[in-house]
Amino acid sequence: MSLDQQLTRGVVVLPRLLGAAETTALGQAAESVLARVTGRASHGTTEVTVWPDGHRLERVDGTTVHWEPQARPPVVRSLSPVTHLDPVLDALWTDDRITAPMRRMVGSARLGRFTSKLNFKRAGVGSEFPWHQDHPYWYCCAGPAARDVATAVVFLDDVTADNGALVLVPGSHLAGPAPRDRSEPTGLLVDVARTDVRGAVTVEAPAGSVLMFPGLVVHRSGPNRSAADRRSLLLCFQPAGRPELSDLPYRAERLADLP
Ligand SMILES: O=C(O)CCC(=O)C(=O)O
Repeated sequence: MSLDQQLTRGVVVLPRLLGAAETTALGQAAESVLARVTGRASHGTTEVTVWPDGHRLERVDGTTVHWEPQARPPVVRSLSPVTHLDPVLDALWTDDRITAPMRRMVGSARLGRFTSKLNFKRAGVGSEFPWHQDHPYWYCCAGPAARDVATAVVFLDDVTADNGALVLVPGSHLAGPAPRDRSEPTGLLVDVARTDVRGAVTVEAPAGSVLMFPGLVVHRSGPNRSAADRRSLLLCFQPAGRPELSDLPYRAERLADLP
């Protein structure tokens, strides 16, 4: 499928966009950031938030550590934002291989940063992400500007259905905000009883591949039941000149604007 067709569907897969050596270097940078941050976490001096679904978030070094909800001993699920903690991660914001297709997805000649995240999805313990759009969470912070945010997911390991690949519904962004599940405590998940996810595709790809999708695309990912980690770096772009997610307060009451 051509890039134009993929952009229309809102799901762009660029296999092996990054070479093996640079992907390995990104993985090493991710592990070194994680070791530094976790060395300072959980000492009772950081700011901890527990979400309505029981997930524990902890602020350390300007990043939020999201702990795996069930893992004992504790395992980190994600760090966000994260690229400011390592120059190898930070360099991807201006990498033309990523920014050229991303400019077309966002529809802006000049891109800005919105946020970044490292998802670790560790072997055997990485948990699922239920059906959602990224948009409602971002809307609570950025309001209507959240519509213009899109994500590039850089896979640091091979991705298979077994290790928790992303599953996305092509074209679902065209319908706008999807109905949310009102019985679920965060208020952020899609109500699959009222959303058509039958055309969903599972993105399996080798390490170094990049997946791009707008924040309105409905997606999920399964748990990692395999013996191999499935790490990824997410870069969320927006048109230049707008505030980043970390500078915007989370206003849950804005969810009332959405279906
Ligand atoms: O990487 C994954 O498994 C899911 C990521 C995702 O959906 C998210 O971070 O919103």
